[in-house]
Amino acid sequence: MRIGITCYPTYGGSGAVATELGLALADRGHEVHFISYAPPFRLDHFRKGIFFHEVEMDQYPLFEHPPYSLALAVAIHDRALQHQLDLIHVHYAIPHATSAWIAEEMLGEERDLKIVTTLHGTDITLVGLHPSFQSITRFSILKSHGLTAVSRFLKDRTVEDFRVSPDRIRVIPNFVDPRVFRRDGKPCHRATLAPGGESIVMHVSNFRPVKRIPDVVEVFARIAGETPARLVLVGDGPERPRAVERAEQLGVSDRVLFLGKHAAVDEILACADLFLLPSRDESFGLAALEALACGAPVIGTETGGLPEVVRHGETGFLYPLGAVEKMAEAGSALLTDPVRWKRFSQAAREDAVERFSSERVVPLYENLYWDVLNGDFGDE
Ligand code: GMT
Repeated sequence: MRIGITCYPTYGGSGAVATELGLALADRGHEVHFISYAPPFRLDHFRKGIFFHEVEMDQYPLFEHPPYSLALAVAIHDRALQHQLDLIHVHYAIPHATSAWIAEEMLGEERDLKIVTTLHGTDITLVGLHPSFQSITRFSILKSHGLTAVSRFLKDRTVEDFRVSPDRIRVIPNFVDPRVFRRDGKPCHRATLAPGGESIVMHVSNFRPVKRIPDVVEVFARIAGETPARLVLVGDGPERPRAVERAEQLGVSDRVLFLGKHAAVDEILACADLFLLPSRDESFGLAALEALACGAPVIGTETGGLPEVVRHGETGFLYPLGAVEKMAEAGSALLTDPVRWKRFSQAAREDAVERFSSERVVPLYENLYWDVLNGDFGDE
């Protein structure tokens, strides 16, 4: 197949999933064309079958907010014609599903371009619900020929909040490449991250308020009171200053390491002994899955799609939002009992590989594409 993929290219789960999917599809012999305003951050080396097309934007003084959605629609239209694309798969509905629909309208009889939209989270649970976006989000996702959600939770929210029939949405979970996300087989950074041999507690995110970064620090400070530990924070965003401040207030700043943004997250996650994700909302929690694949048990909230990823009491522990005491207790108990930690670590790896390996999940997207192209989608 000749497949176009549009996603947000900067740091974030939806861009990571879109890129990994494109790479896996190219490995399986498809031709993949990424269309976005910058190369996706995980598209870091040359691969056969992969092309990147930058969306061209004209900066005109009248445009305080240049109309990216229109430029993207033109780019999808032009590339569909130029490269004879069979379908365009957009990740994150806003504005990508709308741009894809405009492109399809523009193509008219010239080319039959099918649209697949993957809903990732805040496009449905937050941004898409805003009155300025809700009606166009619903319109655009209904215009897609194939629609997927990354968890059952997200599917249910879409059905409820956007009045979309359940048989129009297929749940295809996010996935992980177990050959890349693994505990062994990498240069080990443990000595750099925890020179005193301490346990490594980790968090990876875009540091937005929804991630509850102060809770990460609260949980860590309590764990550090029980056992020698270091907190490694990967990523960056608006909540970083609050994390710095909270770490100072709690007297643990000497044990907190801010690494900033990193494309090779797998190398760092391979050193994690425990992963914290106490988010307010999380439609899936890709970072948690990548941590599990690296054998790091996850402590987080029982919100959104996280219970579909982390098995409470087997691969980690999930508690109500803000329950930092309980999270810390569960984390300390794991880190101070090596036999139990090992059991959780092995179960985390095994479960991640069994349910969410790229080998298992990527064919689900391929099947969906064939169903869309054959007009068989929507009868689940
Ligand atoms: O909000 C983010 O963390 C970024 C966002 C994105 O679109 O990049 O993440 C969402 O999509 C990820 C990939 O499917 C999911 O793993 C995250 O759970 C989801 N974030 C939220 O629902 C808050």
